[in-house]
Amino acid sequence: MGNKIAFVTGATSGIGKACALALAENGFDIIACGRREERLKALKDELPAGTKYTYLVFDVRDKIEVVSAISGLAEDWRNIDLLINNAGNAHGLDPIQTGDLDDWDAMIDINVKGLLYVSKALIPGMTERKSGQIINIGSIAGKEVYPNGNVYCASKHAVDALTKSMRIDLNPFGIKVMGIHPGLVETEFSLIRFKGNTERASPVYQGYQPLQAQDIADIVVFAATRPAHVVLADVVVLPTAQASSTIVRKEMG
Ligand code: NDP
Ligand code: 8X3
Repeated sequence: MGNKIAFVTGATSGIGKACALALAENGFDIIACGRREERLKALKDELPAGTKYTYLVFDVRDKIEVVSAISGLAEDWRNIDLLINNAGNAHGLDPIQTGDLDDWDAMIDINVKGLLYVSKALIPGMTERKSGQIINIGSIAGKEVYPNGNVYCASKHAVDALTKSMRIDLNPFGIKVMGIHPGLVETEFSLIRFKGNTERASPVYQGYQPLQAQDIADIVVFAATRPAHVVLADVVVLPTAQASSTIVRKEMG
């Protein structure tokens, strides 16, 4: 029998990339996904020697692209054991009265509908095999709301609700469904939220020790390697300096 296969969305950066690397280090074969093909190509060279690796380029918003990319997988990549639904971002940080419709569309389409499209394509194989694991990367923003977080928070509350719903619906098939909900993690997340504006993005991670993508990857590996009878259903992980979405103890020099 070969290694287990992990399918990681948003593997070109941040948490998803760290998960792909950490899972490979722990013996998983890797299918990495994202839109930036050059990064997916380059990822191969960072994986431990001998890792079985392939990648798929698609935009999770586009259901035709999602289905076509996944149905094009070669036979030996089809028995996916572990799905990491990680692709996602915040777009903008504006009060509801001045929020941008395109930003709202992006967050709902990527964080919620994208997760659904990918799950819909992979779940039938899992139900047929009566095995599989799904880890949805939610957020503290899916457990609380914070000023100007409105639609991003709504999208992550939806991820939380879908995680719980999937766990119920997939229970008869023995499929594990897990939600991991990080607080502040230093990735490209804020750069995307603030549309490349480093003056707004950089301070988000200054004055305290934020989580690193590797911290989340460690938890993902732990969750994915528990014995068959154990499921880490719901994990909230914060930097020690963070008490809630709005309370972060910062020491400014
Ligand atoms: P990054 O911006 O570093 O990574 C985001 C990843 O998502 C990239 O690989 C990107 O790939 C992918 N992605 C974004 N949009 C699309 C799309 N339309 N189609 C396909 N892939 C897409 O951010 P993080 O690593 O921080 O974010 C990963 C997940 O973690 C997100 O769901 C985020 O909401 C969540 N999260 C992040 C926290 C943080 O503080 N950083 C805290 C809590 C949760 P590409 O652009 O190549 O398509
Ligand atoms: C990312 C963390 O606090 O910016 O989900 O929403 S936060």
